[in-house]
Amino acid sequence: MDFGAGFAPLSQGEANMALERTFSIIKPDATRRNLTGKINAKFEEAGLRIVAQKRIHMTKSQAGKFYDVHAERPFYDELCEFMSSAPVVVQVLEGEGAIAKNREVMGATNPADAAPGTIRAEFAESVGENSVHGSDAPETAAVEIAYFFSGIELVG
Ligand code: DAT
Ligand code: MG
Repeated sequence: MDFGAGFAPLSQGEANMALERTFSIIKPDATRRNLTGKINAKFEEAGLRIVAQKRIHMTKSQAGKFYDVHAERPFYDELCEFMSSAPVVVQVLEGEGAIAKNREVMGATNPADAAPGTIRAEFAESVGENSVHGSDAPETAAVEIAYFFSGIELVG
């Protein structure tokens, strides 16, 4: 196939090398306050593309499996109760360095420590009800995406 002068299809993989996907949840405190659009605007303004998204209402046991890594923490039961208390929006965000970029846009876990302009600084109600979840590493991103989405739902 002739792609025309200057078009080098094989270089596309290289150009996309730093393109990453991360998993995000807009949590019950935020969906309750109708903040889905405002939070999505923050992602998009930061250059993150929402390549998959759906609104679901988790059971406590589904939330428990998702947060399994925190099972021994004192706030685990409260966390699972909260995450299953109302609908959430689960999403896959794509962009250059998406995992770190999303953590930056989210802000610190405790909104009192979150930098001005971050989602948690602007919207979070407390350390427990802090509006968003974001994957913390490539391995967790892959596992978390696969927990909620099938390949055919990822439409980058
Ligand atoms: P993050 O969501 O910033 O990755 P984390 O992985 O340490 O933070 O904790 C997961 C979630 O657990 C966090 O978003 C809210 C809840 N959580 C963490 N620390 C808490 C605490 N000290 N009290 C109540 N909930 C807490
Ligand atoms: Mg975490």
